[in-house]
Amino acid sequence: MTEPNVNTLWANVLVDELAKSGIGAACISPGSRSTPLTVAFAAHPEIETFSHLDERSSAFFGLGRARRTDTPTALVCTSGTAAANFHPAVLEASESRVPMVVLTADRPRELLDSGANQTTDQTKLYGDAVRWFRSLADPEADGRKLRSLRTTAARAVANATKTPAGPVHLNVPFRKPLEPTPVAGDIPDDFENRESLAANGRDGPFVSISRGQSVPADASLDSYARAIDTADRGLIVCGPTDNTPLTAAGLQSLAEATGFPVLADPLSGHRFGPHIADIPVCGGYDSYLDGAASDSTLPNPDIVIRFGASPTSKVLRKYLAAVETRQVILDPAGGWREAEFTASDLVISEPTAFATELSGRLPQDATTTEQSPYQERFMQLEQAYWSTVEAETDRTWFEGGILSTVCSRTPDPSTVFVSNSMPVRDMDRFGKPRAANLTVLGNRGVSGIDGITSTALGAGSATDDPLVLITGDIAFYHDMNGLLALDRCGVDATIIVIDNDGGGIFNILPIAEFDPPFTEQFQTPHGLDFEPVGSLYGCSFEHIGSLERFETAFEESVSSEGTEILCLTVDSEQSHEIREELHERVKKKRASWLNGDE
Ligand SMILES: Cc1ncc(C[n+]2csc(CCOP(=O)(O)OP(=O)(O)O)c2C)c(N)n1
Ligand SMILES: [Mg+2]
Repeated sequence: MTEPNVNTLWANVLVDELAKSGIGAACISPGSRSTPLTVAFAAHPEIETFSHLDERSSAFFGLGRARRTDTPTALVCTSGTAAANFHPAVLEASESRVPMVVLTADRPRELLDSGANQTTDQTKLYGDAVRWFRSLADPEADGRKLRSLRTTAARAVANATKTPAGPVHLNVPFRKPLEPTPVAGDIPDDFENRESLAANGRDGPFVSISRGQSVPADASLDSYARAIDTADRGLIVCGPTDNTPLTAAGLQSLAEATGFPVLADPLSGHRFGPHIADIPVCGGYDSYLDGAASDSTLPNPDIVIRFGASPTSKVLRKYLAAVETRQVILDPAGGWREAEFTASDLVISEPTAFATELSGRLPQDATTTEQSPYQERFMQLEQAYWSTVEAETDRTWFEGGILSTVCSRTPDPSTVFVSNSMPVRDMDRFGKPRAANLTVLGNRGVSGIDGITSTALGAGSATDDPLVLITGDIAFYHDMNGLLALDRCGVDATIIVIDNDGGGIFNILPIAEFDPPFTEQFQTPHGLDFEPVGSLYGCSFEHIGSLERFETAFEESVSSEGTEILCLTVDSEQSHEIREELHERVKKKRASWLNGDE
């Protein structure tokens, strides 16, 4: 390694160490101050680079890739507002526990507060949203400083991937020249021999960082086993997952040992998957549990065990609060993700270890006790619910039916990314559990409607599975820039835009009664025809207004190369009416379903 100048040496050492510590991909946006980093990343043989013109899209793309791969992505940008454009994705990564290493280039420190161009205070720019922040030293050919740099890089990756995972921020100042131009005297001739460890690092990471696994003490596990064993009825609730997931095997062992039904959020990793064929997985609770805590539909559970983040379903969250039962929250990070504040227990444990350890302590005949009839009731509700829903979704063109079609017809395996607002809610209500390998992802950390397309394409960049994105029209508009990644990053997708000309979700809020300002300020119909977007970004585009055509076009798209934007014209108010009518029908009929009346 003979470096032309100290910046090149510094950036190469940093990137070399990030790669050795597990970074395999970097999203890079153009800029001058970040030149040493960009050149180093672009030249690194083991790092895949993705060039993005827009930093906001870039950061979301990196987030999507990290979410799909469970390994941190690096982000690189120049100084100034470029760094601020990473902020939305940094917030989402923090709240949804996605590992990322954010590298912002900076001017030398003495230029702060001096009127120097493109200079702002980047110290702790993302506040508490990052797990770790370091402003690096000025580059120097100094053995100790370079060993510090390598140690910092290894620790940055470790801090991004710890529990809870999340973004870390390294601010990296450089002085000119920024290019790999030879600078006489910058690096002493014998430097590499003298400081080989600093310059070349080790064969593997400079610091191997290992971590223990948190599992509750025996006495605590025994007491939970006793509580489950003495409970007549219980539920397992799987909320949106993160990089410390409850594995299929862990869930299966707990479900079998307890006999408890499993209520699985569409983002939990357990609504869909080959393993659910053997597990009592429920997905229709958003309708049939509405108000069920206070009527005689179902007896209330005696204990609830919750994994993952807070469920998408408001009905489920309210139900769990209303039943006022013992509610155990599992969080390996010791966080609190239960905003009704009715949970009674917090277990700080790796979820799979907890599930497996607990299962092993339960009597093997647990499923033959009174818990079984309870599970059977849920299964009856599920069966009746899905046949009621399918009778509607098989013939009616509305937003819920689109999600139902996607969930039942997406090829096995696939990666499916679902936008916030109504699409994720409709997937919750209309996405029937299916024993197929669907990796369903969403940005539920902060539930923004920004960066949706980019996050989906980032996830798609990490896999050869077909990629399906379901987004609303406003979310699609918001991140149109992200579509450039289709071509520049070589990603194919089926993009389903549910076009109800505005924010359909606002129709169900009380503000809908106040017009003005409702239409102009909330629903915001834009009247945009997205058709030219197809030719702008080099993909095919089709307006679709019927279920029959959608079914055919969707199947054609997911089984062919290239990207299709399927822009579905729907009426938001009518969709709400159909949802509501179905919901009320389910509520009315659930008691008779359980009595076997029909
Ligand atoms: C970045 C951001 N800005 C604003 C919001 C508030 N918001 C929530 S849903 C929504 C409308 C979304 O419209 P669309 O994507 O078309 O979905 P639809 O409501 O029609 O299902 C808005 C503006 C948000 N969540 N994130
Ligand atoms: Mg909309």
